[in-house]
Amino acid sequence: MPASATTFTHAIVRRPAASAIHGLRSVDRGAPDIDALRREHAAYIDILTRVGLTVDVLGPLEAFPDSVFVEDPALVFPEGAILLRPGAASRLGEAAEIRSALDDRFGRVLALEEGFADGGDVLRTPDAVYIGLSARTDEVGATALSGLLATLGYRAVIVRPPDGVLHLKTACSLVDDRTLLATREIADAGLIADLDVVIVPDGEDLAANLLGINGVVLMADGFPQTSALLAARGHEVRTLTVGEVMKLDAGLSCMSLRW
Ligand code: CIR
Repeated sequence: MPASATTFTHAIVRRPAASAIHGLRSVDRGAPDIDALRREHAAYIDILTRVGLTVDVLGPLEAFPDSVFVEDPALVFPEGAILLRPGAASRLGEAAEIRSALDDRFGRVLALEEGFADGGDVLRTPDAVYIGLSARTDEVGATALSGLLATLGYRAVIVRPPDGVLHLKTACSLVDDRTLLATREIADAGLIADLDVVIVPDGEDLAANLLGINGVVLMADGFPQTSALLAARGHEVRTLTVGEVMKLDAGLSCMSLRW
């Protein structure tokens, strides 16, 4: 019986820095409102707590505008953590900043030493850990990361999502241990094996980044067709307001490391 990939007891988050107004974005829909971003982040911590996680909150890093997206500089598993090398120049230093938090919590902390890889490109399923190549994750990084994952006992599969997707998990997420929610483009590419694939309804692709945690689905509000579709399939869906987070090309998974 493969281990669950949607059952968690702990999370690490990092409070947004005021410098988040300078966070990376592919399309400038305006800078996020910092107070509203902080409220969205506080609500996110609250809901993670409500679904059963112990949430450790790290302090903001003004030198790193995107550091609230703590998913990208590291991977965490019950067996240990892996420090990554984020592929955007302004984010590479985030890995060193999170090292001590990982050392404090994990008996084993491995480090990627070559190439680049963002945690947003890494999707763990019950059977494998998928690594998506992207503008942030290159083949050298993905290959080296596969070796580190093998050291922790995980089978890595490197996939190439269609161009234009920021991160693999921007466009697909585990709803539960058997079900992947994916944009039509990702579903058509047939990248992820052994899961039932639910396609995001037309016009709601941004709903594809969600979190299935301990039997509950946490998703962004404003995507009524997707939430209705998941509810009709029997999922307990809870929605959060993440409009400011989305101005920085991010979603629900990006703001935590979960194990
Ligand atoms: C970035 O471009 O790196 C940030 N503005 C957004 C990171 C989103 N993270 C994620 O999808 N895991």
